[in-house]
Amino acid sequence: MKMGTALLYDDEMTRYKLLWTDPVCKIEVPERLTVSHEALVKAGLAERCVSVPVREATDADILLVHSEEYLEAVKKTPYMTLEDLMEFTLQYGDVYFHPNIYHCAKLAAGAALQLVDSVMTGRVRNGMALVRPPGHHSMRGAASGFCVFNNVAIAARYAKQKYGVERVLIVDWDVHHGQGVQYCFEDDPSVLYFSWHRYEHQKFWPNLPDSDYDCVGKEKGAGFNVNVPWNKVGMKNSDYLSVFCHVLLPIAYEFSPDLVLVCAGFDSAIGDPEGEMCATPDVFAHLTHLLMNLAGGKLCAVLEGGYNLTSLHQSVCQTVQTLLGDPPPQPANLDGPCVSALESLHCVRSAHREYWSCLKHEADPPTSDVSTKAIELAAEGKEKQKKAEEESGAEVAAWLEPLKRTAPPVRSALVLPDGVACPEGCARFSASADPAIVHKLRETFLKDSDDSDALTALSSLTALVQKMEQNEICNGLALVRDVSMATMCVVQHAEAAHLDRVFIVCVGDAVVPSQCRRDDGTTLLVQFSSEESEEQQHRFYIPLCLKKGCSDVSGFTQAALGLVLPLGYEYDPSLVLLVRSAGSGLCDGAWQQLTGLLQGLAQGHTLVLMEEGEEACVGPTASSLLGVAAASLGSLRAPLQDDVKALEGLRRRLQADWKLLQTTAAPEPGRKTEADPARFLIKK
Ligand code: Q9C
Ligand code: ZN
Repeated sequence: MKMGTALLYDDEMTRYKLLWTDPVCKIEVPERLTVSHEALVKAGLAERCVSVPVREATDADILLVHSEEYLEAVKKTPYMTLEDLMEFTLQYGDVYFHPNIYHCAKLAAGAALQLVDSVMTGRVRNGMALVRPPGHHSMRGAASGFCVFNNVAIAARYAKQKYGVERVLIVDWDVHHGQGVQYCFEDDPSVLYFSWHRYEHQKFWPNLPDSDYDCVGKEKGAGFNVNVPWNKVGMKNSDYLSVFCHVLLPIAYEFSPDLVLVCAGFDSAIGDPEGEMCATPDVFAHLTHLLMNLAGGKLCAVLEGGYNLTSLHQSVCQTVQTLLGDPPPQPANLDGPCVSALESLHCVRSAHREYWSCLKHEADPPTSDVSTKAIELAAEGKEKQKKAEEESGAEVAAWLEPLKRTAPPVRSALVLPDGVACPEGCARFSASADPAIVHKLRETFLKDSDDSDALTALSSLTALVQKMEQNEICNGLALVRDVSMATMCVVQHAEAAHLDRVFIVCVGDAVVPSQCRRDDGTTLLVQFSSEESEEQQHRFYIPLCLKKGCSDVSGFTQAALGLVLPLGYEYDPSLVLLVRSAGSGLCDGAWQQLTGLLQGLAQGHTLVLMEEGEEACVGPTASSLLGVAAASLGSLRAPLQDDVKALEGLRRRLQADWKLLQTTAAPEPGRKTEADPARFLIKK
């Protein structure tokens, strides 16, 4: 299996800068690159990457996206006088030229291509290119927004041409709309372009109606352009994660890309003067992680914007560390999306419902007066107030530096019966617990029977939980005779080990003992099953009933992305307990996807309990726990209509309690509109 992360960087790309005064362009400085690279070196991340040399893109490469006239014009810039450069610059918007920028632009595009080569040939699994100039604004015949050549668009065409890649997903998390990428692929169904961007009802640069949610692509490409306009500044981690869970991921999984390219701009992070958003650098660990199980893990991130040097380098480090496979940090303050984000979410989902079966049952688009098209009159006044605040310097974004992420010395520990072989790369784990604990275990779980195998397994399990809490072991797997008993044992010992919130995700019809369903929020149980359950109104026990159990991959994926993931994020567990009973009907691929996605929670502390009889699944599970990307599920068919309706109904009902399940801003009965601190009975 391919592992390894490529890092592409060449300090030649720092050797151009703005040579005249221009308040718009002054933020695009060479230090953006040096600071990012130095931070990677300092954090010990650069040395863990495979360093891949940068090359110049050839004319042929550039012509994959740009016109000959434009290329020829740019080719002349190295020989221009300062005056000529200024004049040349004037024909484009928000960009500057320099005698060395053509050279750097060739290196930036070439770096993206070297990265694609490294990933596609299997030399590495994924990687990041630190480049200047950025690319996503530049168009076939024009520079724009600090961009000269469209690095990522060129990379997408190159991957298709050279490697026969059929479907490419481009995720543009930069705070600006990559209109250049959109125009390049708007009629092309083989490239799915997703972008979120500061929009403010077209008041923000590049001020295009083309950036709105209703630009879904043209002709054959209809449905393959996904725009999420942010109509307010100050978007937070919750807003970003909710768009991933409810828009990008469902569509991306249905699309099933062979390669993922990221327009990795970090001006969408807190502190950035352009974006004015409030998402913290650690959110990029999660965005990255959530994309890492698509396309068999083939992910290429290419730097775009990012103008606050501090938040830029912190965000770059979060991204690269996640690409390297370290579990993401506990996500901070996910208090649900804001109303404006929900309006955008709703608009995008309804604009795309005719193209994607995962969105088929989305409610009608909001009526015109709540439409994001409408520019609120009240906003004018606020605008002025904001300007005044800015000028007086009243608001300065402040955030804590992300904590250093240290991966535990042992990644995966397995508790297996003697006869079952331990997969490569994992450690077989057995430990005897404290005699007092063993005594207690025997008393509680085994009554008077003297099943020494069961007792050994249970004491190993409790020791494993302990080691996970102490961060000595990241995750684990146990193959046990009785998953119900083991679940109860883990829940009890998690509590003793101060793991105060356990997210139990149960696949199959195993009976979860009632002691594991707690009203106080110390456990949250989600159970996939094929049988309708009577208990429907419990906040911390959520039965997910699918018609054919877990054998319908589409329905399962829809539930995993749109329900399990947001619930898990909002619950913010200290341990994820994934329970699989025999005969669940779930295929290995979908199971690996679930296992992979859930490792974004609880700092990667996932414990998998599998029932004896599931031996064949030990290998695939272990590989996912070790951080190997799950195999792609292939393009997903439409899920069963009954399942879609049931899941949608469940989501609507639960969104009164779980804000990350909301997808519309329309008031619903029982909906809490304001943050209510008493909502959580549990302390964090
Ligand atoms: N304050 C990239 O991030 N100026 N380009 C906008 C509004 C253009 C940004 C002016 C910003 C271009 C790659
Ligand atoms: Zn940007």
